[in-house]
Amino acid sequence: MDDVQLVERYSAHNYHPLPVVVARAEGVWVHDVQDRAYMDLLSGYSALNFGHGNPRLLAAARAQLERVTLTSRAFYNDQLGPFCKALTELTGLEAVLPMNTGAEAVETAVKLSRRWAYDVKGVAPDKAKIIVCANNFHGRTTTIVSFSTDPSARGGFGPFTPGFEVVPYGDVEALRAAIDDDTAAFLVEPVQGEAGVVVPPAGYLKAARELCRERNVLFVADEIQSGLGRTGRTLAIEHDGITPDVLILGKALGGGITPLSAVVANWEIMKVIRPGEHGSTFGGNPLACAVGREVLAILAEGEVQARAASMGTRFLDTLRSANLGKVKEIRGIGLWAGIELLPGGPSSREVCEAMLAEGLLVKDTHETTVRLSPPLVITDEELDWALERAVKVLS
Ligand code: PXG
Repeated sequence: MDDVQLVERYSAHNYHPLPVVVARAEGVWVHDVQDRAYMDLLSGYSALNFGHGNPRLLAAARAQLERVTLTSRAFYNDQLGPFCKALTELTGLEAVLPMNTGAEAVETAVKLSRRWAYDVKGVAPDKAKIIVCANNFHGRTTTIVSFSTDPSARGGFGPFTPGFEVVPYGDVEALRAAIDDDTAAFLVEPVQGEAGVVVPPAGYLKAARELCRERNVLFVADEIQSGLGRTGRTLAIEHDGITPDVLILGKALGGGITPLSAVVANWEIMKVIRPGEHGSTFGGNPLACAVGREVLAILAEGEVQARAASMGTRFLDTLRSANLGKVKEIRGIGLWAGIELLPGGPSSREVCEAMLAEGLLVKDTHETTVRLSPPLVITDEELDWALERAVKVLS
């Protein structure tokens, strides 16, 4: 059995992956088991914003591995306080609830929003409603897929959790019409990642934020994929000059080394979950927090965001100005692109396979979209190398 067959025979890791078995990686490069090199233009769906084996993050992890990796939740650890403090400084919000995966953090935000609706807003028991957007992706738990509109994410997994209403993305009037006295929160991706890098119409997020404030509804931003530098700002919502009531982070927060997610909010909201009412064995563990502290230190310097902004402009301009015969539309922001293919041409899967033959690792999403999200530490030369090959495949 070769390495691909071995994975496919014994692993239920069910992602229709390209037949590449990665053995090691550094910076923007991954090497397969035969030591062929590919440029990683997917970066763990934005979990590897700082590149593979980032020396600063590895050093933070190594140092913490030698000290203490996990404590019982009955004790604090000396990385948790500084990590939470740094995250409040970066986001301008007051309190952090650390979790592990993105889905757990979204679940946490759902619980927080519901509890707030009962305790603060005065919604009648079990009546709280959360408004979400069509084509959302917030994770894979039973409650989260309950409000997915993607049949492949929810089909056959019911019965579903009630209390959610779906509105079209980018339509503030639909949101206005859906809000009622029982509405606890509006949960939104500032850029929809899994839907294919869908950037909402200008002014949408700001109008939705204002509407939530007027109607006493929490504005909950899922920045698990859009956050932490990807769009050229620390948070995607900074492009709109707004702050959320509740912010959800994950993926790159753990530096590609360890799962680490967080819900961030002001105490006024966060306080409704009292000690002992929510938690996780690994949430806020010292290893994750030590890596997270270094991630936040990198972001506090601002260089990664500035590079993502300037390189992102060049990246998207080059793709948009090239004469790409197979492409209908290029969406994107920062170092993040969703390439919509023309119908009748090769499928997104076929384009990914052609890119693979050129040494580029990318992934299709749905039938017609190819997504590019290189590590934000990519150099000018590496970006040129990738663009030349991507343009060749798409022409
Ligand atoms: N919110 C957003 C915006 C995401 O993109 C999650 C929440 C959930 O995070 P976790 O850590 O629980 O995966 C995501 C995840 C997949 C998959 O097949 C998920 C994502 C990207 C690619 C594949 O589950 N994004």
